Amino acid sequence: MVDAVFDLDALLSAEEIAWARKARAFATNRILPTIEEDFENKHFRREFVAELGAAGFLGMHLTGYGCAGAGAVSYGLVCLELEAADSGWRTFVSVQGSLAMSAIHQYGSEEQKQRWLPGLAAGELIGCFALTEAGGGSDPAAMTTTATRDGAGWLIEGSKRWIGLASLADVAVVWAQTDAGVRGFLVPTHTPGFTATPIENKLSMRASVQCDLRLDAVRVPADALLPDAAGLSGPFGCLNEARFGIVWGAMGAARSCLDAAILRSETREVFGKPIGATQLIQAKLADMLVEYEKGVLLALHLGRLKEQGTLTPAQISVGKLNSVREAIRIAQSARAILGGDGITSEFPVMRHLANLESVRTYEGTDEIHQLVIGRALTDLNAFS
Ligand code: TGC
Repeated sequence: MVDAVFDLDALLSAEEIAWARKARAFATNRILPTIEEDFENKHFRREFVAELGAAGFLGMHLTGYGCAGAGAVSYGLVCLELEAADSGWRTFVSVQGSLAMSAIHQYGSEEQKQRWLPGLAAGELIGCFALTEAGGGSDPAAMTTTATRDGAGWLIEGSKRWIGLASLADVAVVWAQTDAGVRGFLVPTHTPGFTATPIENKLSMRASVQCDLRLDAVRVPADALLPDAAGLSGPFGCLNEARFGIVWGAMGAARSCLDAAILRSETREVFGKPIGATQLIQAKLADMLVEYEKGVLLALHLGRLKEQGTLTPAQISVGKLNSVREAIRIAQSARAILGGDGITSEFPVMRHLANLESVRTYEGTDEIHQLVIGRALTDLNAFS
C-alpha cells in the first residue's frame, strides 16, 4: 500500500499525525460504509455535519469562536483523509470552514462572529458561499447580482449557480455589486426572496449538494454587510483558503485510487499470473506513486509556507493545478489497471474520477491557475 512506501509521518509533528488519524477514522468508519449508495442515490448525510463539528474539523484552521486553531498542515491532512473517502465531504468541510466561516472570521464584525461562528464550528449550522454566477464562474468581476441601499438596509437582487449546500444552509455569504464595488452580505436563508434549488442532473459529486440560487428582492439590515471586505480581494481571500485545502484533498482521492489499483494488481490474474507481476503494470504503479508523493510533498511545502505566513496566491495556484491534474491522471491509470471492472462501483475509482472533474473546475480551472502562474512569472496579465 502507498503508506508503506511513502513515510509521510516522518515529516509531521505528533499533533499533525493525530489530526490525520482522526480524519482517517472518520472517513473509514462513517463515510466509506455508505458512500457508494449515497453517490448512487444523490444522498447528503446531514447527520455527519454535527459529527464533523464535534471532531473539530469545521473551521479548524481558525482561532476562537469554538474553532480548533490548528495549523495549516493539520488542516490539509484532514482534507486529504476526507477526500480519500469522497470529494463531496472534503468539499463540505471546505465550503463551511474555508469559505463561509473564513469570510466571517476575516471580514465580519465582532457581533457577526459571535452570532454565527460557534454554531458553524459545532456543525449546528451550515454556511454557504454565494459568489459564482451562471454567466461565467471564472470571472467573478462580471457578476450581475446587485445590492442597493434600501433605507438603512440593503436590497439584494440576482442569481447564483453552483452554490454548495445552499438548500441546507442556515446562512449564505452573498457577494454582490454595490455602488462601492463588490461587497459581502450575511443572509439568513429564511429571508424572504432567498430560494435555493439543488442541481439534480450532476454525474459528479453526487453525495453532496450544489444549488441554483435566486435572490428576489432580498432585504437585509445594515448589519448584514461584512464591514472588512471591499472589492474582489474579499472573496478571493476566501478562495485562497479553499484552494489550499484542495491542494491536499485531491491527493487523498489519488491515494485511494492508487491503493485500489495496487490491491487489484496483486490478486487479478491474466495470462496465468497476477497482473502486478508484469512490468507494464509495475511501471504504471510506480509512476502513479511518484506523482502522488510529489503532490503531497508540494502540499506540505505550501502548508509550511502558510504556517509561516508567506504563502502567495501564485504558489497556491501551482498546488491546485498540480494536485488536481495529477490526481485525475492517477485515477485514469488506476481505472486502466482495473480493466472493465474499473468502471463499476465495486471500486472507488470511477466515483473519484467523476468527482475530480468538478474539483478541477471549481475554485479556479486549470487554465485560470496556469494564467495566475503565468502572470507571476512574466508580470504580464493574459486574462483579458
Ligand atoms: P484582479 O484584477 O487580478 O484582482 C482584483 C482584486 O482581487 C485581488 N486578488 C486577490 N486577493 C487575494 N487573493 C487572491 N488570490 C487574489 N487574486 C486577486 C487583487 O489584488 C485585486 O485587489 P484590489 O484591492 O487591487 O482590487 O482580478 P481579476 O478579475 O483580473 O482576476 C482574475 C482571476 C482570473 C485570477 C480571478 O477572477 C479568478 O481567480 N477567477 C477564478 C474564480 C474562481 O475560482 N471561481 C470559483 C469560485 S468557487 C466557489 O465559489 C465555491 S465552489 C464550492 C461550493 O460552493 O460548492
